[in-house]
Amino acid sequence: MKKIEHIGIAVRDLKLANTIYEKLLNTRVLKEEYVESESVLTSFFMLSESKIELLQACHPDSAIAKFIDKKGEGIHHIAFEVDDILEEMKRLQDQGFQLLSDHPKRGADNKLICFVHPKDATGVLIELCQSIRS
Ligand code: CMX
Repeated sequence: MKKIEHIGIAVRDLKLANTIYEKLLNTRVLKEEYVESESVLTSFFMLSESKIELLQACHPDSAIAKFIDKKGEGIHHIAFEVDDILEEMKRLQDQGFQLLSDHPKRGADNKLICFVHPKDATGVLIELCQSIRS
């Protein structure tokens, strides 16, 4: 694991949350992106080397909708940047962590992503992300 790439925050209303975070961070939203694989609309804020990702559910069955129904808005996951996601998935599996997909998925921000179950990480949903090299 290299560094915290971003922190994901589940929100009910992305437009409203964008205005709040623009004021809070004193910076403009970097980009908005729909992530088909996760049925979410996302926006990113860049702070030096780290990012904040806001996530709004686009479907009632999406993980973000279920999370908000249960816990309300708030921190949803921490994402760590990795060089080689397949290698890191194997390393974690060998250590007994439950991965939430067998293969990396295409996530927002031109990344391959995979999640580790929060029950194996002290109640925190962990995302691995690797930049897609062109
Ligand atoms: N952080 C911490 N705990 C979480 C959580 C989260 N983000 N999401 C769910 N949980 C907990 C629940 O509170 C619940 O705990 P208890 O058993 O103690 O009540 C448990 O996990 C099961 O929750 P659930 O509501 O029954 O939901 P599921 O088991 O159906 O799914 C999870 C949970 C983590 C497997 C699922 O949300 C998942 O696969 N997440 C990965 C994908 C994802 O989150 N995508 C969103 C978009 C991400 C992006 O694009 O960046």
